[in-house]
Amino acid sequence: MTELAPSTRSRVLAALRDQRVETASWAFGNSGTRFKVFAQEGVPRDPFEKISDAATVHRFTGVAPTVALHIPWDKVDDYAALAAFAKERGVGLGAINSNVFQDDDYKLGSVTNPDARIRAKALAHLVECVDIMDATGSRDLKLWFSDGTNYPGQDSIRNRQDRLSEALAAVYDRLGDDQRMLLEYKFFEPAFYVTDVPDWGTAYAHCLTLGDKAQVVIDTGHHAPGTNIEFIVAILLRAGKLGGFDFNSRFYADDDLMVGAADPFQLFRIMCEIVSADVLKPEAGIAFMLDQCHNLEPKIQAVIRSVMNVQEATAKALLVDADALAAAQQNGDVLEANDVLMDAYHTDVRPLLRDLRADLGLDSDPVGAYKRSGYYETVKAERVGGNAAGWGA
Ligand code: AOS
Ligand code: ZN
Ligand code: ZN
Repeated sequence: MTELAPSTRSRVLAALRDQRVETASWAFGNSGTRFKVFAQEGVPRDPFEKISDAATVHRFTGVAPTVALHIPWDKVDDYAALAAFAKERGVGLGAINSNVFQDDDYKLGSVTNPDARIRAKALAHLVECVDIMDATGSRDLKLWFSDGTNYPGQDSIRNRQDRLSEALAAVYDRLGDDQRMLLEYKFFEPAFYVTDVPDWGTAYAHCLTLGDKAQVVIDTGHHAPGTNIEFIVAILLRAGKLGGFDFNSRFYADDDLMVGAADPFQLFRIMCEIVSADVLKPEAGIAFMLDQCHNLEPKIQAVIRSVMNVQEATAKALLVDADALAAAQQNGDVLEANDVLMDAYHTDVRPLLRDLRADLGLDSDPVGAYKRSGYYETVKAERVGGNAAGWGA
C-alpha cells in the first residue's frame, strides 16, 4: 500500500473506530437448509448463551456492541434481565425481529391473511414485539413478512395490500417516540407468485404513508440476480428512508452466506454510497446488521470474519479520493472517475485495520485471538444439546 497522507489516515481510522455492526442471535444457533440442519458442537442452548457468543464477537472485533433478537426464538420471561445480562457481558440488545411466518395459521398469510382472526393474531404478535422493545430498550422493530400467494387468482393482490397497510398502521401507532419500524422486502420465497412486500418500492410506499418512524431495510440477499443494490441505497438515502441493512451474501437466492464472501466489490460499492452520503456514523441512524446462517462453518469465527469483511469494504470506501472523483465526474472523465474508485478498491487495507485494532487495544488478528482464547473449547464442554436457530427446526 502506498503511504497514506497522515490526514487521510487519521480520518479513515476515526471513522472506522466509530463504525458499528450488529450481530444476529440466530447466527449462533444451529441452522441448515430445507433438507438438513447440521448440528454443531457448543452452540447456545438459550438466548443468554447466544448473547455470550455475540459478546465474544464484540470482544475480539470492538465494533459489534449490539445483538439483534428474534421473537419467539429468543423468548424469555424477563427481557429486562436479558438486557442486564447483555450489559454485563459488554453488549446491548439491538433490533427485535418479529416472526409471523412459523405457524400453521400463517399458511395463507399473516397480516394479509383473508381471515380476520389470523390477521388479529399476527398483529398481536407484532405489538408484543414492541412491548419487548420497551423492556429491552431496543430502538428498531424489524418486520419481514413471508406473506404472498402461489397461484394467480389465489387472493386479491389489492386487498392484501390494504390488509398489510392496516396492520402496519396499527403497529406504527404503538411505537414510542424513540422507536422505529424497519420494513424488509424480499422478491420471492416462500411465496412464488405474489410476494406482498417484494421490493424496495413497495416497502418505500408503505413507509412513506406511515411516517418518519417507518423506514426500509435492505437485505442484500433479497434481490434478483444483477440488481444494482447501491442504486437502491442511493435512492432511499435521498428520500431519508433507509433504516438499515441485513448484510449477507448470495450466489443464487437468499443464501445467507457471510457478507463480502460472494461479491466483495458489491459490498464496497454499497459502502461507497454510505460514505459519500456521510451516514456511516451511528448518529445517522442506519443500522448495519448481519443476517446470516452458518450452516457449515464454525459460527462465532464466521461472525467475526463477517464483521471484518464489512470493515474492509468500509475502509476501502473511506479511501476513495472524493475531490478527485468529483473533479473527474465534473470533467466527464469517465475512465479517471472509474480509476479513482478502483484505486481505493484495490488498496490492501488489512495493515490499516491491524493498526485500528491496536489503537482499540485489541489483538490485530481477531480470528486468531478468538481461536487462542479457548472460548470455543469451554462452551463445547459446557453446552450439550444446543438448539436450532429456528430455521428448519
Ligand atoms: C428472511 O428472509 C429475512 O431475511 C429475515 O430478515 C430474517 O432472516 C428472519 O426474519 C430471521 O429473523
Ligand atoms: Zn433479512
Ligand atoms: Zn432473508
